[in-house]
Amino acid sequence: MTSATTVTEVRTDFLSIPLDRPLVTAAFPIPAIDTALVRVRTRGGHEGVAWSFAFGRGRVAALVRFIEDLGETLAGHDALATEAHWRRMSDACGFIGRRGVAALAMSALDTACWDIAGQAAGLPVHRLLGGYRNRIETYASQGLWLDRTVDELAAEARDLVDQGFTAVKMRAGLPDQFEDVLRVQAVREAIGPDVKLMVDANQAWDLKRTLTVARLLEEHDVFWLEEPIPHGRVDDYTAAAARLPMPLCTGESNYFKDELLTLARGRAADYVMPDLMRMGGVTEWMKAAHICEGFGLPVTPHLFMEHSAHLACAAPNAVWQEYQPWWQPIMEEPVRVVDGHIELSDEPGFGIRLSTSAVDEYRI
Ligand code: SMN
Ligand code: MG
Repeated sequence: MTSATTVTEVRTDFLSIPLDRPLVTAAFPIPAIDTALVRVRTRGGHEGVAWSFAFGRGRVAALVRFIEDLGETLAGHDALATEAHWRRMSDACGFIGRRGVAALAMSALDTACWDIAGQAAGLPVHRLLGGYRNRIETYASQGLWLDRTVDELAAEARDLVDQGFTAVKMRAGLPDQFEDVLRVQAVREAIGPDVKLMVDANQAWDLKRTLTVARLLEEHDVFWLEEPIPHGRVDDYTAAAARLPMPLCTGESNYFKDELLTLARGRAADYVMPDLMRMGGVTEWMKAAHICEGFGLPVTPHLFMEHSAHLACAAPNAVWQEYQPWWQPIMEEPVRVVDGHIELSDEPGFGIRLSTSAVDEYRI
């Protein structure tokens, strides 16, 4: 039986969105935002929009191909049957493995279907999923990269505060730990005592170094220390969470709700950071958030603010949506930040209107 929400077409485009300057973290350099853009279309004319990304054109080409392949499991089915799609896509990926490219592809398709669900209901996704609030505090994550000099860090940090951000995230994880500490000190001095400061080490340290550096960072009032240790070392995270002087945040590199359950059960974080594309899209992200709620843990969405802010507004235990404007160049309307919060409109779905000229410009 077909209906207005039956999927008729899945279109995937490869975009390369340029950056003013390559980004550098302890884990990888990022020369451009290479993106697989997904548009799921229905018989009734809905178009669900989502995207995923990877670093490197060959990897994104593989992602695009994977999305096209998995997209065939949606065709002819009701876009609103998100649980059914999820199972079908997950089963289809069982042999090759569900993590990595498979997870990113499933996530983008699942998220596009939720956009359609909102459009069909005439509701923004944040209301469709529970409507807990329509604004969420945000922190600036678009600067303060590892290649910046101390002077550049201070100037960038001041600029972010001048733009109205009340919290900023910087990167750490240089070979010399004392250099990391001096850089945090410089940013703290530049932003003053009232702006919150998150520090992200992108898995660069082991447990011992984490404890050493954290003690040195304590006087600079770090709001959370993010991913200091390789993400698979859950026992080390548990030990760090118990001993660090500041809150510990991790989760962006973990896949699916099961891995976040392991973190929550192990008391391995104070803030859990589910990534929409590693969780398996909206369907699994919300389950992960609810699992964390059951453990009394806050979640803080990783990247993808255009979609994730809706989920953060639906999940009562969500805090601090990361502000990362990489995909703003392909939007007709920018994400709205008011008084340090992302504010969502009442437009149906995710309320994302793509700029077709920008999409054409960045298409590979
Ligand atoms: C990060 C993730 C992905 C790309 C660049 C930087 C970082 C973050 O870990 O949390 O934003
Ligand atoms: Mg991070």
